[in-house]
Amino acid sequence: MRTQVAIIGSGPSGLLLSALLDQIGVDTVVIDRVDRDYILGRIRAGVLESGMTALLDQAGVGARMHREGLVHDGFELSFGGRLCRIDLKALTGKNVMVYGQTELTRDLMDDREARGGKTIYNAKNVTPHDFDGAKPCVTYELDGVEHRLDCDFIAGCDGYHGASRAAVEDKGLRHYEKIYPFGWLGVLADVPPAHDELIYANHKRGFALCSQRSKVRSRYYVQVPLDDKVEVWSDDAFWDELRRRLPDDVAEKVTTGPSIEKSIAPLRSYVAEPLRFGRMFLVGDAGHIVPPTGAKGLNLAASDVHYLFEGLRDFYADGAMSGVDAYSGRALARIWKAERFSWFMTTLLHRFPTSGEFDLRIQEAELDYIATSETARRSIAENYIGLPY
Ligand code: FAS
Ligand code: PHB
Repeated sequence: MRTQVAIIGSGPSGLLLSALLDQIGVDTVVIDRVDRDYILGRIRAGVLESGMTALLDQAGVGARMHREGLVHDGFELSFGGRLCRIDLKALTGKNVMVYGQTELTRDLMDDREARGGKTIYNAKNVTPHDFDGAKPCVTYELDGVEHRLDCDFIAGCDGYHGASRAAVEDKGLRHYEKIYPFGWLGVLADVPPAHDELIYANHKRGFALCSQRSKVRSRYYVQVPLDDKVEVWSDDAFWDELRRRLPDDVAEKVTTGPSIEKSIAPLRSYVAEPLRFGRMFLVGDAGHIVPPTGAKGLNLAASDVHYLFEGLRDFYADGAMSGVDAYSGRALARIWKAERFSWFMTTLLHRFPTSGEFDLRIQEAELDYIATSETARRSIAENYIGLPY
């Protein structure tokens, strides 16, 4: 089998790239090691930057997002029993879209199927080959039969644990990593949100986040120790802990209900450099990870896709390699700024086991500075809505 761009991974990165390329007549095949239902069963991001929503529109799959998504003009920081609003609209003229990653992935999958795009699910031993030359290929097993997909380029959109980055570990790949000494226990529940905007809470018991998926479905998180187990958390224990970490007037508005998803995610900052090896590219989580405190993970995947799409578009238009050559540098410049912001928000809002009195005072001073300085709030706002592509 042959295609122009082989895409490993049917998550947001792979699906968005394939949708954009299909729009300009570039043939793609998407390969994933699991199936559609498994991918849609993963509960992940919830906040979209305008760059992401613009790309979904460009790909022709933004209709349901605009119908069902929630436009948010701001979000709250909570500390010292009070709320401090970051007015995104007033400070930047922009806003964010609250629309679950699961839903945008579903929209991209449905669109691909409707257009007859080829996606190979449940592929095993997916392996990129010969990407140092001009004739790369991807091999994989399907129902025990080995297949080979010849292509011009390989987009490694296969996430942090994928095969793409693994294939270049011994080719001079550089790693930059920071592991945080805590995780996030997340709960999804069909209950109305406690507040009309997101609340990021710094509390002496630990961080908490009030997010949402719609007017009737909420997503909440509390910081937990790294060795915590989701099995020891009853729904009641979660709701009690969440309310302890919120200002009283917010806590009393929390509607509790049975969790429809409950899981603990570790937090790390990670960047691989470079993101391009000959005719293979690392895209999205395959190349970088951010702690979700800045709502950047999914949105960084979008800007990677934008840069790679532009390079491939130019190549197929007139054979120019300049855009493809520029991919890694362009993507990394934006990635590192998002890594900084995500690290900043995580350091600002969490309780670190090693925090001493001085560290706590610095957190308090930073929060007080944000509360009393429009300049500080504007800096947070312009990072949260997403720096320019
Ligand atoms: P993905 O990991 O989404 O997709 C990779 C795909 O590749 C998967 O479908 C996988 O099955 C496939 N794959 C992997 N290895 C393969 C192989 N060897 N062969 C074939 N296919 C393979 N971001 C936020 O902005 N906010 C959040 O709150 C947030 N919460 C998160 C919670 C968790 C638990 C995780 C893991 C991530 C979270 N993220 C969050 C980040 C997340 O949203 C990612 O940024 C986003 O999924 C990136 O999309 P992809 O790059 O497509 O990678
Ligand atoms: C979510 O809704 O899952 C979410 C929102 C914002 C974040 C992290 C997670 O920063």
